[in-house]
Amino acid sequence: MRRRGGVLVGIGGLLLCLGSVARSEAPATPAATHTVLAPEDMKWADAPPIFVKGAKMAVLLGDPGKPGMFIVRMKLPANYKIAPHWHPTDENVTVISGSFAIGMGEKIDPKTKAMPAGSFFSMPAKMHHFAFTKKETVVDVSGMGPFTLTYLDPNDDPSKQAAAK
Ligand SMILES: [Cu+2]
Repeated sequence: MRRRGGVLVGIGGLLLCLGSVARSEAPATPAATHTVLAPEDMKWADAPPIFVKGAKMAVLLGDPGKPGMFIVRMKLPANYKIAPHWHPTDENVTVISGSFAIGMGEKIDPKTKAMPAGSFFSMPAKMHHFAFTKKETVVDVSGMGPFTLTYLDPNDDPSKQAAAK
């Protein structure tokens, strides 16, 4: 009996502890509504011109152009490359389908392992990294907006190439 009481107190303490963590992390102003998106409800468009042509993007949550949390889904064709770059904020990537390689460094390393669906990456702010696909791939990208991407080599920036033409 005593032992069982101890376990209960232990569980109670854990719940209290979890409760206080949840409370301290709760947003000051909770969202007014929840978001439910079936795949067919997602509004796909061409990814912004900072990405090489061929990528599609659907905003799932928030607005990547504004301050605050955002989540976008990106559909990338086979053999798509994102040249070495960095972001001012952390970037989180979940592979939904296909396979995605993300590597750290100043040059694309074709030997970087393409990670299968279900994989997760988190790149800290300002970390130099690159990415590529081998087959059509869908990823979710989340972070704190406003989202910006700076290529290490400005010649890799397709938005600048378009402007120069
Ligand atoms: Cu990135």
